[in-house]
Amino acid sequence: MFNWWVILPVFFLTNGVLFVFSWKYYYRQERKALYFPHDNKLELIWTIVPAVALSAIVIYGLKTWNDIMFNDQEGAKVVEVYGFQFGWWTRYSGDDNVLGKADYKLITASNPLGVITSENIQNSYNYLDGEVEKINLLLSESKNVEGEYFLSANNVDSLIGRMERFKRQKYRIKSAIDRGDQNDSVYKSANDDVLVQELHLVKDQPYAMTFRSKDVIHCPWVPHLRMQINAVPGMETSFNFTPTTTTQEMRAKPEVIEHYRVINEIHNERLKKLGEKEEKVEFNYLLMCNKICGAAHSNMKMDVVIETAEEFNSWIAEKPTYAQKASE
Ligand SMILES: [Cu+2]
Repeated sequence: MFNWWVILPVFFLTNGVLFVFSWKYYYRQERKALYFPHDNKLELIWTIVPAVALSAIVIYGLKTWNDIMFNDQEGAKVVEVYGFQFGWWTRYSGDDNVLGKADYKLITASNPLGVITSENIQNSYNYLDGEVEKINLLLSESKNVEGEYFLSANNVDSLIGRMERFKRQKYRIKSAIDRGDQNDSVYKSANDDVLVQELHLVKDQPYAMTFRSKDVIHCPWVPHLRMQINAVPGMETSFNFTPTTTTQEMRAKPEVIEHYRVINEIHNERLKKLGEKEEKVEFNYLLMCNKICGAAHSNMKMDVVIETAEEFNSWIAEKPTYAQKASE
């Protein structure tokens, strides 16, 4: 808005003057043009005035940008949104308000974010050992009595290549992530983290959101909150924000009620034509992917619920932390 108030008067003034001058100075026979090649004072004015105005806009803009983008707001809760082909994970940082570290090398079906804990490291080893074992078994069963493979040489090569990859991966985890007995003390901030697939937020609570991606660039977008940022593989993006209106409060707004009355009317007319049962659609905040990221891009939707602190606390209390899942 600040930019608009600066730009609008300048826009109308300069464009108005443009028309006035082209009318005022069009060719008239009785008039001779003034020869006016250079004027230092004029040069100075039209350099300094825009320089001052643009400096003000840029400095103010930079301050606003820094306020939004950097997670140093006092009391802000840290929440991570993680995109993958095709869906989202949300990770809450727990009581310590610190997200446990993660590494892509630890990503498995049971650890989709690659969060580092003793348990997850062990699970990764078990998985990798199991895969190596399977290939070993397959290879040893694929030999005839003379000890020659009856698989094609290509096949054998690719199996051995796969096995080597699994071994290398285990070695990389060992050398880069595994701190042995210290795992739990080094990576303990992960213990109280909670992993879910919805985003629940508390009204008037400042949040420090961080975003990561598993595979390609995704773009978490919550249109009702005017909130959007890229989730980029290999790096973390972030911003601060504070939700101000709960889902229930949005549903009670006259314009939202009217909007959804019309939507339900159209929706149910269509259902009737198809011979299906009537249903009622309600307002919900929604986080979607706003970057064409693959075949099922349009499936990348996650419910966002904005609620009171009590509602949030009773919701999250039922979700297991990483430590609770490990001790199960
Ligand atoms: Cu996506």
